[in-house]
Amino acid sequence: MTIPRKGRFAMLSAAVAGVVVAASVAVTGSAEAATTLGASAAQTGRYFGAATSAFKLSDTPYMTILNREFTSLVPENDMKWDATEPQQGRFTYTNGDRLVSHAQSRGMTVRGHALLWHAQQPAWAQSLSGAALRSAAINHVTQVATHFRGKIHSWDVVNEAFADGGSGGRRDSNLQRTGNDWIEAAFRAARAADPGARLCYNDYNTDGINAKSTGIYNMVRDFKARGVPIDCVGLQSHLGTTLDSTYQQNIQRFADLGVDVQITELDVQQGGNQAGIFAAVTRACLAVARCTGITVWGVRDSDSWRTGQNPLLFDANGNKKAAYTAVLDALNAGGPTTPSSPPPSSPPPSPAPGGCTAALTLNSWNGGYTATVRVTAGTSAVSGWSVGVAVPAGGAVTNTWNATNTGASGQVTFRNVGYNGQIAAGGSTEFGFQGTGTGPAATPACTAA
Ligand code: G2I
Repeated sequence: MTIPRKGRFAMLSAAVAGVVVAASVAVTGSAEAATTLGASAAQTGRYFGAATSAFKLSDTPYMTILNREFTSLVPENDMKWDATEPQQGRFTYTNGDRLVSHAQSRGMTVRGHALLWHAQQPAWAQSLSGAALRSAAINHVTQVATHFRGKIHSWDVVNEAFADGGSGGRRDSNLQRTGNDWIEAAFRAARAADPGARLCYNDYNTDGINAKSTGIYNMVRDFKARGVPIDCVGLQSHLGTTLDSTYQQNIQRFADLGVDVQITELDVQQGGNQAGIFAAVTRACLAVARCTGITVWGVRDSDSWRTGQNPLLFDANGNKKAAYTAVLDALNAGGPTTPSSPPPSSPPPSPAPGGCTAALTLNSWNGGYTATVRVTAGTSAVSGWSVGVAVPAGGAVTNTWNATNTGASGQVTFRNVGYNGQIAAGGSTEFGFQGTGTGPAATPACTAA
């Protein structure tokens, strides 16, 4: 990590008291309070998860707690780039697979963490730059998301890409230096590889309305406006001894953009009002319908990356701490039920034949590009479409999403897939593809079926 461990909590300000929120709607309706974190969160449709590692699967006291309390898990390290692709093109999924199977055997969902990050890159990726790094990174996203396809509830597609401090801009990194569009290219590749996973942007020091969270907010708003596939924002919430008074307001503003919010790496330094902060975070999530779940970054204090800070819900002996009870009580107090999560890509309505047009926009870098093609129906609805694209000589299509292609070089035909063939009169849909070489011209031919 390039972020100093201790310095990360310095930005947190304001008193926890400012965040206490009375949930206006109590909906749990259960006669008896649930007695585990997972069961109590489930009363409002939410998950409660923990970060874990494959090497813990044989730790019986630890597993007793994990299995009893949590309905979701996230590999703390086992799905990171250095863990899954230690040598370029050689993928190792053993530990990730073991965690996924354990989750499946217990009915837990899995958060995937993290496809691209400036830290924990394998040495070979650290030494790459430019087009070679871009294409290796997108290939990594495609391979890993394809391997775990159908098994991941939510992926942290991109982790920690924004800078600390007041700029609200991107963090400098080898990935950022491949071009500002690396994040959207990653999200598109992830959607193509696993259309059922919710795709998240995840970051820290975003625990209130501040320059960094506003930079992320602006990116998400832009992605939603341009049809870049993003479904959720992860607020890590590695907290110190205070909680920003705008914690809930910040969750709400992301939810209002039409994405889910997940609290993804919660831990709170012991020594201040630890139980109160844990409870306030829980209440803030419960108060926002689209805040769909909370993950704590470890189980017992002794499992935490924050050595000596005892920031978790169980002590080293596995005993429940005051913070545990505070979270459980907050969960049992209820709040608005989270909407049952629709699949990220849902089918549109209405059939009938008619003409169509297509417009292509490019994000290019030296040696490659991603193309987004908007297909728009004319005055009648269409029930299927194909788009012919002339791929410039020397280049080829390497990856397609929301369409299938016939051919990869020269004249390439893209056809709708099952869920996006039908477009209402005047309506539109988008597909995309990635290619090597120079991108194609802006106006391809569209034929309605
Ligand atoms: O730094 C806390 C978290 C911030 N957000 C992203 C998370 O992915 C990150 O998690 C931490 C893990 O808790 C640590 O366990 O990420 C660190 C860096 O990947 C993890 O530390 C690493 C050590 O740096 C390695 O030396 C060690 O081999 O854990 C590895 C496995 O134990």
